Amino acid sequence: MSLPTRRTVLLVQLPIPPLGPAPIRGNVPLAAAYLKLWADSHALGSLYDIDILPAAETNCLSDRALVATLADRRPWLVGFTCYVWNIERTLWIAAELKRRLPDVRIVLGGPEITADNAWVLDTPDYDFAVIGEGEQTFAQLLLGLLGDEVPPLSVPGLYVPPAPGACRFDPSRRPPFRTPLPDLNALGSPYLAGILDAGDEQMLLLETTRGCVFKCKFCYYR
Ligand code: B12
Ligand code: SF4
Repeated sequence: MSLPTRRTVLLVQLPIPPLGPAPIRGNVPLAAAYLKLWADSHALGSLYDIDILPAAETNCLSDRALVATLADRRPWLVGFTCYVWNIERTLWIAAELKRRLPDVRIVLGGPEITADNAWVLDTPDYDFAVIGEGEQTFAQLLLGLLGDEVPPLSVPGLYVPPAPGACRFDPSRRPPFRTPLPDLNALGSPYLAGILDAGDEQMLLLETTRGCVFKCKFCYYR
């Protein structure tokens, strides 16, 4: 198999919509940074240029300007981190980006991507959706796409929808469960690796445990 030329992967985490004109703060792309760190340290950095869209663009641009800046970078694949506060805008940006770059692959990940979220999984403008912890799944996806349009083997945590036109939310395609990493130390630190700079937001996020049981009594927003 001949190796493809280097491919550009862009990771994007849209912020909470601001209530007013004050600058947006606190939108740290921690998930994207871990995805990049894991993929780069598993030899994928020699085949893919994995970049995180800088805060100056992510946090400041309008919807249309964001689409334009993403398209100008000619990405081979764009990965979006989807939270409840950015999912609608993310899906709109993804749809517009697909219109501008029909060949771009769109990957959705984050807490909004669950096996039963038909509202998201039924939408037409994405190619893959990652359910649960992302690092291993994303790396296996990038590996699987080296020679194929779709990974040749089933990847735990990776939802591969039917082609647009069919019903995109198909519970029978639910992927095998992605077993989380047994030890977070295996990840390393995106700050020490120089992917994130704590000075940008004057804040350093330190993940000591992972996952959400979605039922703690004191979690006031559940
Ligand atoms: C820390 C935290 C906060 C901090 C945020 C600090 C900061 N600046 O980031 C604070 C306390 C401020 C906070 C506030 C809120 N939070 Co909060 N928070 C969390 C918490 C505990 C951890 C989030 C985190 O950073 N995880 C670490 C990263 C690496 O994990 P991750 O984002 O899930 O990403 C992984 C996968 O999802 C996947 N992935 C993610 N993106 C992508 C992209 C691609 C392409 C791929 C392939 C994979 C992938 O791979 C990643 C690595 O494994 C989660 C619960 C939890 N345990 O997950 C809730 C959570 C994210 N929060 C939630 C909510 C609702 C809120 C609030 C809106 C609450 C409120 N009503 O005010 C606010 C507003 C958020 C804000 N930014 O201001 C919800 C989001 C629900 C949803 N469906 O989006 C969660 C899931 C909690 C819950 N029980 O529902 N939060
Ligand atoms: S307090 Fe519990 S329910 Fe709330 S985010 Fe943390 S683990 Fe999830």
